[in-house]
Amino acid sequence: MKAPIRVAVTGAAGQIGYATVFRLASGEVFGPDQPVILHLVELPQAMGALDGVHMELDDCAFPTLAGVVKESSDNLEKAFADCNWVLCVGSVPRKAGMERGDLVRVNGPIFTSTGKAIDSAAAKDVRVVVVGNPCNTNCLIAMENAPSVPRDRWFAMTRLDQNRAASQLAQKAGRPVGSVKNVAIWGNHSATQYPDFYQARIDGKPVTDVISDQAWLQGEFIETVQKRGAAVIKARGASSAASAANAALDTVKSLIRPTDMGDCVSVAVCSDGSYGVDDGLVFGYPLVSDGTNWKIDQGIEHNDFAKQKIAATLQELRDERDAVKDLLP
Ligand code: NAX
Repeated sequence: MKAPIRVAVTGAAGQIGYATVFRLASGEVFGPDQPVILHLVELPQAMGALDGVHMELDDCAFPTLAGVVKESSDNLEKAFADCNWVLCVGSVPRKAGMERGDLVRVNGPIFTSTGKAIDSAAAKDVRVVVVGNPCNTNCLIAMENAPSVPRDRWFAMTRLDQNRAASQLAQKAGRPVGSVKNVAIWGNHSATQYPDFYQARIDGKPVTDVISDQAWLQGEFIETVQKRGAAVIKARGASSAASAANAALDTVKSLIRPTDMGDCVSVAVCSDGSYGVDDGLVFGYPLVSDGTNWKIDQGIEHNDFAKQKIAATLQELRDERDAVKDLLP
């Protein structure tokens, strides 16, 4: 067995948290020889529910679970002490009648304190995945409040969108989902995101060679992916939880393992100006990982359709950034 690593999950008693922590403890993500100490973080009023999650973790008797630390969000420095990974799930979900701009203002302040605490208390190699919405801008706020943590350690989750898109393409083509590769999600995790079917492949062939229905690809496909979260809420009466947890874990797995040739990992990261995006904005790109470091997949030629979609999601992210300017030091 290796030395344990520490993995923090905020909002650990919430529905995504509950679907995440058992899989982190089981060895599925970091491997059967990598012990994990879980740092479970919740609001003070949810600490009782968190005790229940802890009991259930004990009752799973996972050999890879080397310890559990529980902290309230009032003690974030203790919560993130020496953590190698921080999964920021905890935040206030959007309520009926709430505009996107309102949500940024409600959740933004959570991420200033999160960034500051990560900056002062986490391990030197910390990597942070932000799930709580609006995740791109929350990630930007945390990153800007953590100046000592390198910018390539910050990620906002667009993997659920990637997985949703792959699944839709597979079903339309009548092929197994494993045959779909290189599905890039550009921009914001929101209804403006651009799921890039032009770059995606099915059985190694361009999607547009396999699915000839361009109108479906440019219309219904994109809309289905963009609005899938709302469709799940309508059907289930609750927002995506197991699939969101799965996507968060997929994100971590993809970053700690080399990316297969011809495939990509969709994650929002701090832009270096690639593809005309403002430097410093947290923007969804296709990445390629070597298991330790990653880079943005370069050299993709976008057609006018793609350029227009990317411009729209870029503008939305600029507007979100402008709405939280006071939270960015
Ligand atoms: P829940 O309301 O079930 O759970 C959230 C948990 O976070 C609660 O237990 C709450 O007590 C806790 N919490 C709230 N503020 C906190 C804080 N400051 N510190 C620590 N814990 C805090 O929501 P859930 O369904 O788990 O969703 C969590 C977040 O994920 C929401 O913001 C949601 O919008 C976002 N999502 C993001 C997705 C993505 O693809 N990026 C998809 C799924 C999901 O909608």
